[in-house]
Amino acid sequence: MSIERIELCLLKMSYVHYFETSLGREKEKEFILAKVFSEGIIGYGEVVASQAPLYSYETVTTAWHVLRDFFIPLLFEQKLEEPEKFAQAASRYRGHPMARAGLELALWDLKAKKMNLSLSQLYGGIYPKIPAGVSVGIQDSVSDLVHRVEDFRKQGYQRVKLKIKPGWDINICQEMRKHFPNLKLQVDANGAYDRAHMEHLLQLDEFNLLLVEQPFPPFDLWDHSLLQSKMSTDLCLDESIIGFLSTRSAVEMGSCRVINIKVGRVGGIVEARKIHDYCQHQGIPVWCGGMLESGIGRAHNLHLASLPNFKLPHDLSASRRYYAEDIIDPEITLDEEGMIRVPQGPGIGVTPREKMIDGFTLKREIFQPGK
Ligand code: OSB
Ligand code: MG
Repeated sequence: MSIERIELCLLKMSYVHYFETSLGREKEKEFILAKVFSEGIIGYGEVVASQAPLYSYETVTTAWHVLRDFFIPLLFEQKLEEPEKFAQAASRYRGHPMARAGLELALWDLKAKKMNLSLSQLYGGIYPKIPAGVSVGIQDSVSDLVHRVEDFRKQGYQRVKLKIKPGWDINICQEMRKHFPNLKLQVDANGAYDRAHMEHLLQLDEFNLLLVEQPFPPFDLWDHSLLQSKMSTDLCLDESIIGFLSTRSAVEMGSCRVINIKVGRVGGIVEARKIHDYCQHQGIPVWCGGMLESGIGRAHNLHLASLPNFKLPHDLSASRRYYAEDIIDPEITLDEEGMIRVPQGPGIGVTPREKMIDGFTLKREIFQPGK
């Protein structure tokens, strides 16, 4: 019982539509797939770091480096296969959460497959399907945005999240409410504001938003707490939540009333579940964020989102919203009610399409114990 081999693949896939946030515009995604091999079974994980250090400091290159030079050697040296033991051993290294999460996810998939359980069953998930939301980027024009939102509504999405930044915020919410007065709507600034915008941001209270996500930069828990004390709309933190300790600080400081959990940002499932359980105990609802993952990362997110305290619609959309063709079979789709079924087979519960993965692969490296 141990890992015989690990494979890292660097893939590049084009989005069906550009994705623009306050951080910039992206048309394609590079990401790393981690595969762990044991006893004829393969566990799959996705590392969500992208080309540039925009959303976080990690990149595909830093992730490849720390996996190759630290996390993979650690796993082989200590003969780790249990995801919890890997997480514990890897905690001696600081940072690089996306890299470690990708490898930990692969170990979770492997473990669940060996136990013949879905990841949702293994984690203690309770929802057979989860409510789908869609994150809509900044568009070239307001009318483009209105048409895009209209189209997503027709496809059945239960709620829409709009990316905002100074100059594309209050005006956009006004326009949205003109066309879609009852739409479940929330906004995400990716840290584009600072405390000088406090009064400006309070205008968002007019629009009956579900929440306002990450108005200030990641480290700025204090200004978030000042804003939340004046704002009636719930604040939600994304980039600020880098693990359990930042979650507890944010909750105790009153910096937000909702938490966005991304497994890559917090460094793995062990940490994500710890945050989930703490928030459940504190009465803080959580929801599952996304990083425009391929179907492999998204399948992992579906299982995580089946845990009981995931209480709001997620940034989990159909495969077709992101990519012309997804690398899993079956692809992820919405049902008539705008829900996505949590896959039921063992592990991630979907089958990676290896030929297609090969086609998207730019670079591959194989690792074996003692080599
Ligand atoms: O801030 O939630 C974010 C995508 C990349 C980086 C950051 C964010 C996002 C999204 C997309 O909003 C969510 C999705 O995967 O659908
Ligand atoms: Mg966000």
